[in-house]
Amino acid sequence: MSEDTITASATPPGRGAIGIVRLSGTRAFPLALALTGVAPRHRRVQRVTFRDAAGEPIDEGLQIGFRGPRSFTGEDCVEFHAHGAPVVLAMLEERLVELGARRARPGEFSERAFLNGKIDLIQAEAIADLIAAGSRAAARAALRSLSGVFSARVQSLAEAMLALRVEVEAAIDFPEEALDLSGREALAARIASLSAAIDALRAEAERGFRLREGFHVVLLGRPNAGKSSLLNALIGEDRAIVTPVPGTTRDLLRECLDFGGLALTLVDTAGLRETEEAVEAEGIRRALAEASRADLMLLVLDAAAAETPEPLLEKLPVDGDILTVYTKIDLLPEFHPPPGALAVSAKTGQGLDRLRACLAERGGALAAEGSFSARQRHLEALARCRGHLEAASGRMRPGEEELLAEELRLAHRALAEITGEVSSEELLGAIFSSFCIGK
Ligand SMILES: Nc1nc2c(ncn2[C@@H]2O[C@H](COP(=O)(O)OP(=O)(O)OP(=O)(O)O)[C@@H](O)[C@H]2O)c(=O)[nH]1
Ligand SMILES: [Mg+2]
Repeated sequence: MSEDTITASATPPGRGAIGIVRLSGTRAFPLALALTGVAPRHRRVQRVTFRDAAGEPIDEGLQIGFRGPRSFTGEDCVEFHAHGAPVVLAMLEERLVELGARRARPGEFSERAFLNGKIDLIQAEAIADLIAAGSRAAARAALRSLSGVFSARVQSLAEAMLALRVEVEAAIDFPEEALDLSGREALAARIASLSAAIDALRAEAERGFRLREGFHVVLLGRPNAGKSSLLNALIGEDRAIVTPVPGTTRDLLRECLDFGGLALTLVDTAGLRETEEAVEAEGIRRALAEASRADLMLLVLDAAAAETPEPLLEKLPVDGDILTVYTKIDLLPEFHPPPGALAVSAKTGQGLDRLRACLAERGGALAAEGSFSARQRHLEALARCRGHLEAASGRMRPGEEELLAEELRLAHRALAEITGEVSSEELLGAIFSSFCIGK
């Protein structure tokens, strides 16, 4: 357990009816007594007056005590509920620091909860994801991770892995237990079924990851095709500048919306063309970089200009998903899009409902019920685990037991990293420093 008693405001900066300051550590209860003159009690709400060093009142409010380990961090904790005035909360924190507390680093409360075994790493990350959730689906998924759905899946795979390792290590240490042919075949079958289970978990984690990031759609096309107009029409707001001058949009313009429960990020980009102009060229470079990270590229073509997709397709990342949308069809009432493409008008709104439905359908697969939130770190660890299992299955010949055991050890370790059973200080630092203060 850490020696320092830490404090931070747990509510966002700004004014509000209530503002909360938290205190956690071995000296939390005595410091609270010094601040309020009232000894805190476990899970009891007490009406108190917060006082400065001179005994002058800072504010009136509530104090709630939590005795470790029955607290969020696992240590003694006290919450002070004051009025949500930034100066009041600053004075409370200052007083607590005067009394010997230290200001918490971002994520330090969650880090302590992890270090004291209250939550595993997946759950700590899920708290951050829940707070940052941009859609109802993302919030639900984060809550499922927080409640241990993802952790339990990883745990059960880790247990199966451990059982496998025990057997292989035994064969090495006790030659009388050496693996015979049928033993080897059984082992290979178990490695194969573990690999399949990891693949299934990876597919689900991938969905959870996408959900957290949101469905990322990038509008691309020639200058003047009508990209910015389409973005404005889709979000129902006049956000992007629209002019008849080709090359109007230079910077990326990102708009996030809750799209039927799914977080949708729409990105408007500079029109793609050959140019000598430095600013425009940079805009085009950024457009293509954004396209390479897109879940879906909306290829916007000017129907009235009889544009075809081919010249643009050459420029776009080859492996991405593309939906072709012909726009300005109000100018060409007889226009019929080729199969697989949509036709819209930003001006009259024609076809926009179909486009929205299409986006919801493609994005909706991501937001499937029952998924849990996951991060890049989890995906990488699962991929590494899978790689070591693959390598292990190539080490099944007699005499290779040591190599087999080593691959299984590495696969097991990759899994354990996900929940934080094995972790390095750098990893923890990187995870918790991305949290906000007071969490
Ligand atoms: N009639 C009609 N005109 C449109 C439509 N959409 C866009 N326009 C016009 O086409 C011109 C270009 O529109 P923008 O939305 O700025 O096109 P863009 O693709 O963003 O162009 P750049 O930013 O230069 O790459 C403007 O004059 C718009 O008014 C449409 O659906 N119907
Ligand atoms: Mg534009």
